[in-house]
This record gives sequence, structure tokens and C-alpha cells, in this order.
Amino acid sequence: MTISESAWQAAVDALTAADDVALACHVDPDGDAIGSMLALQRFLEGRGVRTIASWGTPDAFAGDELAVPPQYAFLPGLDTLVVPDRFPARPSLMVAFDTGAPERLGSLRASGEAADTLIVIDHHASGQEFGDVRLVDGSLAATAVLVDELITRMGGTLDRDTAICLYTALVTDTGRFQYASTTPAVLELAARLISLDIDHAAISRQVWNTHSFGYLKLLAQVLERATLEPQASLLWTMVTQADLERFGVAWQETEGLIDVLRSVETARVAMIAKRQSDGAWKVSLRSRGDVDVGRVARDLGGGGHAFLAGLVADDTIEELVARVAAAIADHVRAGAPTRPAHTP
Ligand SMILES: [Mn+2]
Repeated sequence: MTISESAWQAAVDALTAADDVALACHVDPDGDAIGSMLALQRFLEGRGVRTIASWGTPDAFAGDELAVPPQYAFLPGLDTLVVPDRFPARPSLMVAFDTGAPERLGSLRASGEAADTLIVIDHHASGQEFGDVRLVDGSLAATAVLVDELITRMGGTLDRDTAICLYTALVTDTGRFQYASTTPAVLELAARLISLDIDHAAISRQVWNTHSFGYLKLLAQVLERATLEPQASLLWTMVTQADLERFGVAWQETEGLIDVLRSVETARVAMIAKRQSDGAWKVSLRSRGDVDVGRVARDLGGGGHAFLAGLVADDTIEELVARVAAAIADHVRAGAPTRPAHTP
């Protein structure tokens, strides 16, 4: 799935001609989504383009708050973001980042559909065909790789702040350069970014090692509850709103909990179910390789990749675990895949 020259040219032409560009990434953004968006925004602003950037709320209603995950609060340019309420209803040119399906834009989906031109920059292998110009390559480690190429194709160079955004995007989406998506080209890009005098050690510290004491206690609680379902080779646990209140932790801070579960060798699949304030479960799934959790999630109305997927459910926790366990049995892979296209 490579990107055609004509798609690159269409994106370059549209962005070069534009006076105003609206930028959006997916709901509950991760480091790649925010970092990629801020990098292109900064580059466009530097060329005198007026920009507006945000991300949607998970439901259809626009929000008047923008919840920045605390681990990304250091990213340069965050102060220029607007709340989703202020995002244009009908942008002339809009760019969507790291968004594999229109519904992932949440409350900004309607703006994407109403935009005169929508450019999608993404690396989700199983994404939906939406948008007018698609810079989508499911083999890449991060959306940031495409933003770097786009800036280069537009004749631009990276400054230090842009490099901080792109490096953060790259280091988070490759699991700190651990995942199989970490190719020589990824490490070359990382080297190029580090050569722009960014403090990559400080970035790692801020992204991964800035938890509160409350987070540690929450982690203990979540691990205490962890249950292994041996027949399904499923290790699962849950987090509730009450836990967050008790330990003073924000939802945005719980992104890494699943990685602790995934480290257990005897479980093929790790699952964390987060109980939302409306009672629904937001469920994350991770695979160690021989179960395609993207298929598991799709069977249950969700979506994702072979190694990382999610869904929303409103069952009891027992029903949810039973449904996931049954779907896992249907999707045990014949052989372990050699290499995931990418993870987040
Ligand atoms: Mn990504």
C-alpha cells in the first residue's frame, strides 16, 4: 500500500494554494496523532498559512474542552489548539491525522464530511477509504513518517520544535523503537530528528516517567484485579471511574496500563475494560501475536489492527469477558505473524 505520486502532488498542491487549513486528529489522541498534527501546523504557520487545529470529543456533540493527555503537555504548539466547538463546520481544506475511519474524528466527523477538500494522513492498514486525498500507507510505523515526507516534498525543513513533535510521535508509536515496525528508515528519521538538538531523553522522561503516586496505587489496584482465563488465554482487568477518583488519576493517564498486562507470557491476549461515566465499557485489546485482535474487535463491533484493537460494550463485565473469550477462540492464527504492520 504505497502512496501514488499523484496523491502526493495533490496534497502538496492543495496545501501550497491554501490560505486557511483546518487540522484534526482522532479522539483520545496519542503521541503520534498530536505530534504529527502539531508538526504540520507549525510548518504551515511558518509559511504564513492561517491554521486551526483540534480533536473531537468521542460523541457527536462538540465540546468546549480539550483534554490534553498530561504526558504530552510539553509538546510545543499545544497552546495554539482550539476547543472542538471552535472548529470550522465547513473547512475549505482540512487535514485528518492518524485517523483510520471517519468516526474516529468524533465530533469533528461532520467537518471532515463537509470540507471542500479533506486530506487524510494515516498509517492504519485496515482503514476505511475516506477523504479526497489519501496519504495512507499501512506499512509505516507512524503518521509522523508521512508528515516528515510531506514537509520535505513541500520544500520545507524541520526546526527544533517540529522535530520535538515528530520525535514524540515516532517514539510513542514504535513503543520506544521496540515494535517490528522500527525499520532502518525509522531509525534514520529518529537520528535526523535528534540531530536537530532535541532533548530526546527529556521527551522519554516526560512521556513515560512522570506518573503521580496515585497512578502507582491505581496500577496496583488494576493488577490485583487481573484475571487469567486459561481456556481463552486471555488476561483481563478493569478500571472504573471510582478508581480514578479514589487515586486522583485522569483517564488520559491510563493509556499504558495495558502494556503491563501484555507482558505476561502465558496469555495470548491482554484486555483492559475501562468503565465510562455512562456505564459503557471502553475495551482495549493487545495480542502477543497468534490471535488477530483486530478481527476479535470487529466481530464485537469495534476495530483495530492484528496486535492492537478496541471496542465499546455495555454488557456486564462477565458477559463482556465471555464474548471476548469466544471471539478469541475464532481467531487464533494458524501461525504467528512475523511482523505487525505497526502498532498504534
Ligand atoms: Mn499512529
